[in-house]
Amino acid sequence: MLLSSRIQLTGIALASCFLLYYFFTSSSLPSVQWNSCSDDSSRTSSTTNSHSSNHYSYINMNNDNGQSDKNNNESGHVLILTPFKQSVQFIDRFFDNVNKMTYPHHLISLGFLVSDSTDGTIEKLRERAEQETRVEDWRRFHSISIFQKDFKFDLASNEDRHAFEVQVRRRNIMAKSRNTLLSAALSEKHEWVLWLDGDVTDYPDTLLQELISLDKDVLVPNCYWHSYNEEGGYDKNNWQETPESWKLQEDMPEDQVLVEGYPELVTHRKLMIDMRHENGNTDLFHAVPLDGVGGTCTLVRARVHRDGAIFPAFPFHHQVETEGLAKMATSLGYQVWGLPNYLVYHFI
Ligand SMILES: Nc1nc2c(ncn2[C@@H]2O[C@H](COP(=O)(O)OP(=O)(O)O)[C@@H](O)[C@H]2O)c(=O)[nH]1
Ligand SMILES: [Mg+2]
Repeated sequence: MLLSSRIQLTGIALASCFLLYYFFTSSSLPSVQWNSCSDDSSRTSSTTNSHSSNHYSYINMNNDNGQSDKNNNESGHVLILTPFKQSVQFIDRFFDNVNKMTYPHHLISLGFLVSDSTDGTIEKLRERAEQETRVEDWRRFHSISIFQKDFKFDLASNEDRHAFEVQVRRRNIMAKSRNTLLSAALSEKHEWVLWLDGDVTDYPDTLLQELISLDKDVLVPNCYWHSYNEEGGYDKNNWQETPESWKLQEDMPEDQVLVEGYPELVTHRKLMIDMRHENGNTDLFHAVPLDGVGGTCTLVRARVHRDGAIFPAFPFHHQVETEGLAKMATSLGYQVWGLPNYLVYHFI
């Protein structure tokens, strides 16, 4: 009896000492948290204590060239960016498709920008994002961020969204949307950015590793549409300049914007949708240099964006938005490529 109460007293005394020690060390000294990053030299540290919100970070960005380190299963982080407007009907399909991607999901972050939507796009996105946080670890994405920014851009009911004069105004808003999304979502851990429109409904599950393995600065597959028995080219914004298109631009006023597919202004570009199986070449990974790209499905080395290639909402070499991005990337010394035989499909 006496023995057991001594043991109890010693136990209580030891526990009190431990608690006192814990209390003093945790309340008076700052704690350092290490967030996991792609390699040891690029860790983020944040120092906090209970009296202030003092915070600093050190990030080594010397290894952000997007060349995945095979020995490091934390490298190769991809940010998938998608602008959405009035798109509630595409959201389930979009998530089903990204969920099927065979690229490691813990290296995929998703970023969305929703604008001017009254159809429940935001609510549906939040609901799906919430669901994704409850899946098994191996299926869970690194992060999902939803941003909302309204531009109050609405076409009059009699305006056709693809009519020539409407197109430039619309592309200007799209450019601002993409820039807003990029600046909000891109962080130091991302090595690649995949721009993937919400209405791209079919693509290979292996898309990410296949595109990344080609190691290009900017790379676009060929975006087609298909029905049950037919298919055809969709994205006309992937193109090459030609001697005729350069000639046309020689005497053009600087602020003249060019867009493809309008009889009012024939641009003489060579479109990638017309290059599929050209000269009998059926190699899936056959790559051609491009001068303009669309944004339906476009892989960009994150460094290209960081260096300053954005989506101009003003005429840059006669282009705005995604084609403007291609022109900016080229002006920065990067190369832009397309895969005429590698197809992804847009909703029709
Ligand atoms: N955030 C935002 N997304 C938009 C806007 N307009 C279109 N989108 C989205 O951007 C993507 C491309 O737009 P879409 O109208 O399909 O372009 P198109 O296929 O080239 O005619 C789709 O995912 C749309 O939902 C906008 O003003 N703001
Ligand atoms: Mg579309």
